[in-house]
Amino acid sequence: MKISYLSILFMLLNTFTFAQDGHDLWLYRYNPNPVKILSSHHSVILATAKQELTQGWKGNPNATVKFVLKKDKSLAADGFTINSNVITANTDKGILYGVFDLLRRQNTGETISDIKENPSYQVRILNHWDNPDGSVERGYAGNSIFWRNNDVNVTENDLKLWKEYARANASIGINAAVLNNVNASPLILTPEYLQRVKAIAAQLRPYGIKTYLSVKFSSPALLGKLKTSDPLNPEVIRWWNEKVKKIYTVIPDFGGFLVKASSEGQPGPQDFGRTHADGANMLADAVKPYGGIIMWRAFVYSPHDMDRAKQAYNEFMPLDGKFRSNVIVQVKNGPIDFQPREPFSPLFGAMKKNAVMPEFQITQEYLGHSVYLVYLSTMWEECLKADTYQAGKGSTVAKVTDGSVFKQALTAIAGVSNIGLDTNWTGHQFGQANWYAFGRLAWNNNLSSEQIADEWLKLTFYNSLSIAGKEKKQEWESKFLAPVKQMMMDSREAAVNYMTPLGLHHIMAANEHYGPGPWWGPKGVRADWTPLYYHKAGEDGVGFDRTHKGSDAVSQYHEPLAGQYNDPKTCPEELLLWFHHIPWNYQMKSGKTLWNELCLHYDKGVSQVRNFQKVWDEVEPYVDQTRFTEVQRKLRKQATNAILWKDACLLYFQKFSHMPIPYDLERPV
Ligand code: GCW
Repeated sequence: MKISYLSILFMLLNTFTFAQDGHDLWLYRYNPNPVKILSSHHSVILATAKQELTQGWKGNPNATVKFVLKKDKSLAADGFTINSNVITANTDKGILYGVFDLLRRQNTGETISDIKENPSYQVRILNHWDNPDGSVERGYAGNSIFWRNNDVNVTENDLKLWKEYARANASIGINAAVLNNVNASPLILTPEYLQRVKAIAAQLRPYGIKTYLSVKFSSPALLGKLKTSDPLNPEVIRWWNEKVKKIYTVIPDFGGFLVKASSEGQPGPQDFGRTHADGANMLADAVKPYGGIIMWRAFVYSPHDMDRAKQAYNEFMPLDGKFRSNVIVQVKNGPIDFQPREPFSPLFGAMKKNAVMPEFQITQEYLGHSVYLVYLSTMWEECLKADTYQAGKGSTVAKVTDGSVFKQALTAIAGVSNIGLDTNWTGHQFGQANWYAFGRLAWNNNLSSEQIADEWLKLTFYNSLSIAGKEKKQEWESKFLAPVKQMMMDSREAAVNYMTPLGLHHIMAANEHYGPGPWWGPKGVRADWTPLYYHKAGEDGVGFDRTHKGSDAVSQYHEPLAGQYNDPKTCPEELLLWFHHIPWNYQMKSGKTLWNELCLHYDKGVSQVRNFQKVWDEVEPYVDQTRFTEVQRKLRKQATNAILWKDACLLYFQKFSHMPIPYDLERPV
């Protein structure tokens, strides 16, 4: 292939002005080949599809691509097929996803023949914990992209940013977004705010993304000045019906509400002696005439129960079958709270009559904020592939939530976003991989994390794929792709090792949930918000007894899991201290004592991060300086923090174990 000097100059210019800071995410493209597009239909979404294909086409120059809309029963709403440059779908959204799929395959160098894709979930949604003042709860990438200092005026820059956001989401199959925090301000339902929501929705719509809002359950009292927000009160019902009607006048394709109720101090139906089902159904009835849905969160716990891990199950199981068909219960992946490792929530598969959706956290609240390089896909894959046994062997979390085991009318999956105003969107360059991975897994819950990492690295770092030549490409694959992919694949386990190995959990200090703090528990703080509640370290050992003799949380799991988890000999060691209180000198499978294994895990975590530093240093020739130094700096901090975690936790636990750090490990300093 001949390359003109001009095109080289163009490429260099592009590289320096756009790609360097990671702003273009996995979408960076340059120099598309000319392409002709034939489409018998026209719509806003098809226009987007055409534009994307035109600006990204890497196939043969002057090829013709056909968009075909026809009824194909084997295709779901957003599904598509690709066959020799013909993209077929039932809907224009399907065509859009087909275009992005085709472009991704071209950019990663995959062969493209006979492709058929149907999404695993109907609703693939990001939850933004963004507040009207622009702050983001548990956000580590700057302020909100949607809200600014309570100022509802919309600027040109806002519109541009929301469009870029929509495009990035559509490219990975995300089709929905909740624009505000689940700890919701009632302000969001005021006419001024709804105007801004309307403006956001207008940017998201051409990319096939529906807009949703979180609502505060006491809005009728707070905004409507009613005496109560009791979901069975006729005036309250009327207030919500009116409000919903107004919303749909402003945003006709509005998706519905996400609700955090009777949880962590938020108001809810229980304030009025009603159940979660009463509350959810009232809202469900209000949005039903417009095709809206209610995502009702099951994240509930109170300080009075002896085991927080059991509460969501206890509260929601009796309500199975009592929710309307346009309600879906949103359940965090684990029974406590987005820890580096948790068993899956026992609600998955147990609720059989009502639809349940998984909620993952993309923002790294408990995993080092935007400092640690942690590729979360492997953690989500672990959850999705976990067998619940609820309808026999093979009833994985993926299958009991995507409609393949229970014939649920509604299927969905949510990810708590890590997006903010930072130039690179996610604070850490590798945080982009987690956003990307969430979208890809929501589209196909069967994908492997390795494949997703492979795609993301190629799209994000190998910008010159088509001009670099075969040898260059091979060199890049062996010197950059392979080691960096391995680093990503190992990164979550490394964090578990130096933070919470062997089933330990929630031992982060203070409300920031960042550094180590197994000792943390100032007066006045709720017991279930302090690490002591979770690790229960003492002279007799460490860990939370959730066996039949303890809190009996094990019984919330289907056999054979309940039995396996109940016995320390059959409980997976990675969850040992989640389910058991174990003596320090207990003999582990390796033959070593629990104490020594704990030391080894912490030590291993540190050396893994040090190894990541080496890996990254060696790939310097293949990365632009901006991204290289940014990641290098963060890894340095991560390594320092990993040592801190190890030393702090081992020195603290040693007060109880009274056992020495094994002689061949590095001493705490
Ligand atoms: O993980 C916890 C967080 C809270 C959050 C809550 C929730 C939005 O610490 O900040 O509130 O979970 O998921 O509702």
